[in-house]
Amino acid sequence: MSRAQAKPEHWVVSHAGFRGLYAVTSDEPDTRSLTRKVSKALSGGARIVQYRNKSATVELRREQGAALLALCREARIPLVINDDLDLACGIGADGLHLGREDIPVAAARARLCKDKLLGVSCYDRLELALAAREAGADYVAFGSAFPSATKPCATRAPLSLYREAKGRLGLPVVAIGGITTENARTVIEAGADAVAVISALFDAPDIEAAARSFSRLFDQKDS
Ligand code: TZP
Ligand code: MG
Repeated sequence: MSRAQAKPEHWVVSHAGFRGLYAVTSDEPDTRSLTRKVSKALSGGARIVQYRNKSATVELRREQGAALLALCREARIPLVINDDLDLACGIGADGLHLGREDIPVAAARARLCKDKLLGVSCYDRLELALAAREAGADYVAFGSAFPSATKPCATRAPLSLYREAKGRLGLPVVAIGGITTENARTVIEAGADAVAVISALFDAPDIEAAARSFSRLFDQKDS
C-alpha cells in the first residue's frame, strides 16, 4: 500500500481523490471571522484547507489552527498547516505545506507521521518537485499560475508545467496563484488536480457560492 493510500479514513481526500478546491486562508486576525469564512468554503465544497497566516503570533496561530482543525474534522476534510511544523505536530493537524524558505522536506517528513500529508511549493521548477518527491512529499504545488495580488512578486509558472509534472511525478499537482472562477478551468485543463485559492475565495462577497463555482469546474471535467 502506498503512503498516500494509507491516509486516515476520516479524510475525504486520498491520493486518488486529491482533486478540487484547495482553500488557503488569508491573514485574518479574528478567529471567529476566520472560522466563519472557512466554514462557508467547506459548505461550498472545498476538499482541503490550508491554514496560512503570515502575520499571526505563535499564540494566535495555535488558537486559529486548533479552531480550524475542529471545523475540518467535522467536515472530514484535511487541514494542512503552512510553514509551521511545530504547530502542525502540536495540534495534530493532518499535514504541513512547505516552501523554499522553510525547513527541508526530508526533515519535516522525518518528524511527521507517515499518515500526515506533506505538500511542497515548487514555483516553476520541476527539479524541485522531483527532489521533494524523493524526500517524501505527498503532493506538489506550482505557481503563480496567473498574476496574484496576494503575492505579486511570485514566480510565474507556465501552464505546460502542470501536465508535464503530473506525467513525471505521479503525485497530485496543485496550481496556485491568481486563480479565479473565470480562469480556473484553464489550469484544470492544463492538468492541475487541485486549485489553491486565497483571494478569489475568501474576498468573495459570497464565499460559499464562490467555493461552489470552483468545485463545479471539477464536476464538469469528470462528466
Ligand atoms: N504562492 C504563489 S502565489 C500565492 C502563493 C501562496 C498566493 C495565492 O493567493 P491568491 O490570492 O489566490 O492569488
Ligand atoms: Mg512557507
